[in-house]
Amino acid sequence: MKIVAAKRILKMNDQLAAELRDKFDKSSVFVVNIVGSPGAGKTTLLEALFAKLQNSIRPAVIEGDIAGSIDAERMEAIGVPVVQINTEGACHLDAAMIASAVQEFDLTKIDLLFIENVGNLVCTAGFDLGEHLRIIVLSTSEGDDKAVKYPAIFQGSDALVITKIDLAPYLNFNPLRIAADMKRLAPNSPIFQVSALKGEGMPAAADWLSARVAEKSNREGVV
Ligand SMILES: Nc1nc2c(ncn2[C@@H]2O[C@H](COP(=O)(O)OP(=O)(O)OP(=O)(O)O)[C@@H](O)[C@H]2O)c(=O)[nH]1
Ligand SMILES: [Mg+2]
Repeated sequence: MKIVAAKRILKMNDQLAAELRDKFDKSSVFVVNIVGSPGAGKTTLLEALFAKLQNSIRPAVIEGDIAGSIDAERMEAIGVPVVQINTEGACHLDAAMIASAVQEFDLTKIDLLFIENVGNLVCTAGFDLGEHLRIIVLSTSEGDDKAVKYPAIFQGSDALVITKIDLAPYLNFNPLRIAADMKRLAPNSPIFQVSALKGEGMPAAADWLSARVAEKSNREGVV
């Protein structure tokens, strides 16, 4: 009987993710992994970001869901090239799924590739997808205690976007509490408070992301 340890699977994932990152670097594609709970507002955030970025950056999206193509259809509706991955039960994407999905794109026509991970605050934390940035989306309706309860995903993220800020007056969400937790878990990660639906706070988030993309291409002497 053969027992394949989870550690070995994670190591294989890390190796493949490193190869993917190399491929993205060589193609000058900046890759962002968006994580968060089901319904946090990940797809709505992408829609709002594209409304701001589409003229300056050529985007594409990989949508990860257990089933269905609802989010991919939303991307198609706004003219963004998209590939849908159905994990058929798995609670996260992995590097092998990304390697397969990426074959469907012409990378020479993409500057910024978003990967919308499966809605989950646990499994998604452990799997590098070859991204350059990981952004965690937390909505006000989920509560301000989530960084304490699910530290790994917050610790491993390069930015926190608090969404549905328009609903904050009706909820018991204290942004200062999550800011204090982030200071402990990920002190260098900026926090943005947005309403993707109403537009509040979106310019700052979009500007920060554009600056990260420009910074990377400047470093590589592409621009
Ligand atoms: N009020 C308000 N509602 C929002 C906001 N962002 C998203 N929503 C709503 O929240 C619900 C879920 O949004 P989605 O963007 O589909 O969430 P998601 O994280 O992509 O969901 P999954 O892909 O299923 O995990 C929808 O009904 C959105 O209209 C926001 O900023 N304010
Ligand atoms: Mg979605």
